[in-house]
Amino acid sequence: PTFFRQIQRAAPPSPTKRHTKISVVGAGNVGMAIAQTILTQDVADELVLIDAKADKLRGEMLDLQHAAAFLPRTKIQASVDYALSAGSDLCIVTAGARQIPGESRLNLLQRNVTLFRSIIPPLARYSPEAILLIVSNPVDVLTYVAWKLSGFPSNRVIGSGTNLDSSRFRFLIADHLDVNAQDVQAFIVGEHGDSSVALWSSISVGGVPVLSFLEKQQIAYEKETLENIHKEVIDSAYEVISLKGYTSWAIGYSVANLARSILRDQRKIHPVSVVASGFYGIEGGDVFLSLPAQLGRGGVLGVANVHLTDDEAHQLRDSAKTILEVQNQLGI
Ligand code: 6V0
Repeated sequence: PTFFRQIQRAAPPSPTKRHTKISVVGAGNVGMAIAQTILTQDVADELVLIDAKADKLRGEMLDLQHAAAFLPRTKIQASVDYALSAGSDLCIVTAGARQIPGESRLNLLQRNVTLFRSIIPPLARYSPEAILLIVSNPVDVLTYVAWKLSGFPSNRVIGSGTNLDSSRFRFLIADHLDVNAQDVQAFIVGEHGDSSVALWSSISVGGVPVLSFLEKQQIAYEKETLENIHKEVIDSAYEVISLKGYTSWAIGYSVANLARSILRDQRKIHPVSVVASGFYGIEGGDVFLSLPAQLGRGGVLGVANVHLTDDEAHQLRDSAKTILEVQNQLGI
C-alpha cells in the first residue's frame, strides 16, 4: 500500500550507493550477538538469519524486528532455507555442534566438518561473490575447511581468528595502564586460543612503544606483568564459559567490527585467520592462522609482514604443524 502521496516520481536509487546484505548462519548465542551488534552499527541494508531450528529462528527474527523503531533501518529475515541468503555480500558462519561430555576435540571437529558440508556449498552456490567469515571453532581449521568446500579464492575466506584474543589483550593492557583500549595497539597472532602468540614489540599506546619505554625506565618487572596479561587472555574464554556458559558480547562486537571493515571498505588492519603458508617459514601444506591483515570490500587486501622474533616465528610454525596434522586426518 502506498502510504505517502507522491509529489514527484522518485528518482531510482543511485547506482553508486551499494545495497549490502549479510547472512548469519547459526542463530545461537554467538550468531545472535553478532546479528544484534551489526544492527546497531548500521553496516547492512539486509540481514538474513539461517539456522536448523525453525521455531527458535523465527522467535529470534521477530524479537529483533520488534526493535526496528530504535535502530537504523535494516530488513531482517530468517529461514532454514539457504535460498534466502542469495546475493549476500558477506556470510558469517557461527553454526557449531556442542561438545558431548567426554568427547575428544577431534571427534567434535569431525562433526563440525560434517555440519560444514551441509552449510558451505549452499552458501557458496547462492552467493558466489560473497566473502565468507568463519567464527565456529576450532576456527583456524574450519576456515580451511570452508575454503576447500567453497572453492572461493583465499582472499574471500576469512576466520575471525585472534581478532577477539587481541581485543581482550587490548582491554587488559588498557585496564592495567588506565588508558582507553582504543588507544592501545597490540596484536595477538597465530592460532586462536591456547597457543596464540603475543607480539610484544607491537604494543604501543598513543604511538609510544610500551616495551622499549618500560625497558628504558628499567621497569623490568612490567614485562612479567604483560606476560601474565597474555596468560589471562588465554584463560579468559574458559573463565567466561565456566561462569555464564558461553561467550557472546565480545565476539559479537569483534565480528561486527570485521563486517564493517569489509563492507565499508575501511582497509583497517585486523589479526584474522588467513592463508599463512609461506609466511615465517610455514610450509608443508595450506594452513590458516591469524596474521595482521588489511580488510576491505575485496576481503583480504594484504597481509602485513610484521617482524617476529625467532621465538615467535618458531611458535607460529609449531601451531601450523599441529593444525596440519589435524587437517590431514579430516579427509578434506
Ligand atoms: P550455540 O548457542 O549452540 O549455537 C549454535 C547454533 O548452530 C544453534 O542455534 C544450532 O541450532 C545451529 N546449528 C547447528 N547445526 C546447524 C546446521 N546444520 N545448520 C544451521 N545451523 C545449525 O553455540 P554458540 O553460539 O555459543 O557458539 C557457536 C560457535 O562459535 C561455536 O563453535 C563456538 O565455539 C564458536 N565461538 C567462536 C569464537 C571465536 O572467537 N572464533 C568465540 C566464541 C564462540
